[in-house]
Amino acid sequence: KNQERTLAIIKPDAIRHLGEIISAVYENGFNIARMRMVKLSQNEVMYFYSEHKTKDFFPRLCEFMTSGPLVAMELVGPDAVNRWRSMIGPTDTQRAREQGSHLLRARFGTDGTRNALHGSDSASSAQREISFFFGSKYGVNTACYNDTTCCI
Ligand code: DAT
Ligand code: MG
Repeated sequence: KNQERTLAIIKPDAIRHLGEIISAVYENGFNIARMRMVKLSQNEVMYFYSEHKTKDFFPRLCEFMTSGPLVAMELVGPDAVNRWRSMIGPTDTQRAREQGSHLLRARFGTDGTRNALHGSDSASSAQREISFFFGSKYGVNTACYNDTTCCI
């Protein structure tokens, strides 16, 4: 009944809080359909975040996201995309702390780039990002940012 899916990532700076984050996921009425721990390559991260490739923070973001393992989770629940985004809070950790200490980025984030968690920003992004981690042609271990066969 009105179930939606979203892609959450526990980023490298928050991996030691894996247990608390999974607890928060279930306490907020989500189910975890699939979950995967993986260390991404530089190419895979560049592909995942290709919408930001022209931004000044892109190199920093890619370096951070390849600095250690992360956990990708396919979350299922009513209004999952928006609800997960509101649980994690604003992109910048400092802003998240200003908005409320219960926000997951406030609790576990480090700074503007190392913000502990990812959440898809729309249903169509969710579909693309779930495929990236859990299947499809251009997923983890196959995506190649500079490859001519790549769809970006
Ligand atoms: P979000 O993760 O909230 O969807 P985004 O898609 O705009 O934010 O950016 C992706 C990631 O890039 C974000 O989680 C952290 C990093 N980032 C975004 N804006 C940044 C900035 N102004 N300075 C440094 N890192 C930034
Ligand atoms: Mg985003």
